[in-house]
Amino acid sequence: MSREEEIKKELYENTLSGRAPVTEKLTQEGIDLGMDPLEILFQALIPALQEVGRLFEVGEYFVPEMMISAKAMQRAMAILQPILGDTGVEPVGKVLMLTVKGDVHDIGKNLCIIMLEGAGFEVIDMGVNVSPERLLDAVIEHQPQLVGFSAFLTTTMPYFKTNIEALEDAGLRDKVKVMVGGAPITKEYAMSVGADGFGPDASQSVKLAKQLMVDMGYEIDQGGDGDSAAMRAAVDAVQDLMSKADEEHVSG
Ligand code: B12
Repeated sequence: MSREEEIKKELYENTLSGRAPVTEKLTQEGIDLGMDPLEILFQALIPALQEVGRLFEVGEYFVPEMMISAKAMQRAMAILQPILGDTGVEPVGKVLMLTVKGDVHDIGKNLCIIMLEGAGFEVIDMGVNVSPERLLDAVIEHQPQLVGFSAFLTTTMPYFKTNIEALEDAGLRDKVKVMVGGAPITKEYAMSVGADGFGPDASQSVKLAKQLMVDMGYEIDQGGDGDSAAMRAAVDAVQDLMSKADEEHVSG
C-alpha cells in the first residue's frame, strides 16, 4: 500500500477514534506529499464522520465520542481549509468571529468560519467565552469590517446586546457591521438587539457577510465561492452529526 493510501486509512481510523493531534499530523503529511485535499476530505474525513453517525445510531457511540470525532475532523479541516479556499486573490474582507461570554459552543461558529474562509474572507477566530472587553481590544487591533457573534444558550444570547452596547460606548459601532447566529437565535431577536444581520446556517453566513460588505460600500464579487461544494460537504457532515447529538444531550 502506498503512503498516500495508508494516510487515508489512518486518517479514517483516527477520526473515528477522535485523535485530533494525529489527524492534524496525518493531514499535514498528506499535503506535504502532494495529496489532493479533496481526496483527503471525501475519501477519509467525511466517510469517517458518516461512520461515527452510524455507530451512534446503533448505540455504540454516545455524544462524547461524537464530539471528539467532530473535533478530530475539524483539526484536519483547519489544514485543508486555507488550501481549498485559496483563490489567490485579495481577501474579500476581514471578519472577527467569536462565541459570546459564558458559552463554549463553537461547532456552529467553526462551520461558519470554514465557509467564510472558503469564500475568500480573512477570519480572525477569537474562540469561545469571549468577554466584551476582549472583543473591543480585538476590534481595535484587527480593524475588521465585520464581527460575528455566536450564542447557543438562551442564557448567553443577551451578550449580543451587551457586546453591541460595548462597541457603541467605545465609539466603534459605526466601524463594523454586526452579524449574529446560533441555535436559539431568530431574525427577530437579532434585529431587536441591534444587530445588522442574522444567519441561520454557515452558507447563509457567507451570503450575509457579502451583503453587509456591499452595504458598507465595498465592491465585491457576489458569485464564485471557489471550492464551496467541498466546504459545504464538510460542513454538512459535521452538522448532521451534531443534530444527532441533540437526541441525548444533557440539558439544564
Ligand atoms: C454539541 C453541544 C454541546 C457541546 C458543545 C461542544 C462545542 N465545542 O461546541 C457541549 C457538550 C460542551 C455542550 C454543553 C452545554 N450545552 Co449544549 N448542545 C450541543 C448541541 C447538541 C449541538 C450544538 C451544535 O454544535 N450544533 C451544530 C451546529 C452546526 O448547529 P447550528 O445551530 O445549526 O449552527 C449553525 C447556525 O446556528 C449558524 N451560526 C452559528 N453561529 C453563528 C454565528 C454567526 C455570526 C452567523 C451568521 C451564523 C451562525 O451557522 C451554524 C453552521 O451552519 C445542542 C443542540 C442543538 N440543537 O443545537 C446543545 C444545546 C445548545 N446545549 C444546551 C445546553 C443546555 C448545554 C449545557 C448548559 C448543558 C449542561 N447541563 O452542562 C452546556 C453549556 C456549556 C456552556 N457554558 O456553553 C441546550 C441549550 C438550551 C437553551 N435553550 O439554552 C441545547 C439546545 C440542547 C438542548 N436541546 O437542550 N453542548
